[in-house]
Order: sequence, then structure tokens, then C-alpha cells
Amino acid sequence: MPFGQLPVLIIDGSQRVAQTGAIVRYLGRALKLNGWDSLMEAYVDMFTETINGIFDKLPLHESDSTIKEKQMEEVWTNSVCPILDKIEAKYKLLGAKFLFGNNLTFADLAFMQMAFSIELFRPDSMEKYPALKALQKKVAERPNIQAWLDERPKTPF
Ligand SMILES: N[C@@H](CCC(=O)N[C@@H](CS)C(=O)NCC(=O)O)C(=O)O
Repeated sequence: MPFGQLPVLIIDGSQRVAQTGAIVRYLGRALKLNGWDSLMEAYVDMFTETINGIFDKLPLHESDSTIKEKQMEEVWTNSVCPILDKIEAKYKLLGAKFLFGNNLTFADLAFMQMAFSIELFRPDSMEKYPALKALQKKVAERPNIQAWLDERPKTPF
């Protein structure tokens, strides 16, 4: 591990890249999931960083369930909803298949993962955002993604 932290992406069995953002951007470029020009790359990146910022706020490490629930309500109301309100409105206005048009980007993947994480804490939360809930489902149902969701280790917080 380059800096003693996960995640680490191992490329060709030997090269090691740490830091979520560096890994996501590297894979985004390699798999063409990063937007079609440099401005779109910046927007895809901006959405992904914002979405990942939500994940960082979730009370993942709190062991007392009462405190955890209280913290989650606070995070949901004050940090998550204001962002999802904006994303839902923009996504509806665009009327496209994915967050940035009709091609999947890593912003869609980051969104799907974050929505599942929120639902671990508040199971029906995403029902408040019908367009984004439909997007979450659409991304999760892509065959390769569905296969990974089914086989990946279950790690509830
Ligand atoms: N900024 C880093 C944070 C990585 C991080 O906090 N990793 C945790 C696991 S999710 C870790 O390895 N913690 C052990 C440690 O820091 O010693 C990233 O986004 O990749």
C-alpha cells in the first residue's frame, strides 16, 4: 500500500495506485466513463466529489445505535437532502438516461453506490427522489454491475 490506506488499485499485478479520487479518474479515463471533453470531465468529477462527500459524512463508525440514528437524521436533513434536491431537479430537467446524457459516467456509479449506502441507514430514503431512485435502479441493473452487486462481500456498517 503506497500510504498504508485502502483502497488501492493494483494494475498489471505490480503498479499500485491509492486514493479514491486518483483511482476513479484513472479508471474513468481507461474505460471512457469520464465525460467526452475536458469541461465534461470537470463536471463528472465535480458530481462525483460531491456525491463522495456525502458518503464521508455518514456516521459509519458510530457504534451506539441511538446516537447513530440521531446523527444520520441530522446528516440526511442538513447535508444530504440539500444536495439531492439539486441533483434530482437537474436530472429531471435534463430528461436524459444518465446524469450526463445518454452515456454512463463514473458519476452515475458513484451516485448508485452512495444511494445504496444511505439506504443501509434509512431504507426508504431514496423514495423521496423518484427520478434518482429510477437512475439508481437503472445503473444497478446493468448486467456486469448487477453481477458484482450480487457477488461482492456484504459489509453492513
Ligand atoms: N483519502 C483517502 C482516504 C482513505 C481511507 O481513509 N482509507 C481507510 C479505509 S476506508 C483506511 O485505510 N484506514 C486505515 C488507516 O488510515 O490506517 C481515499 O479517499 O482513498
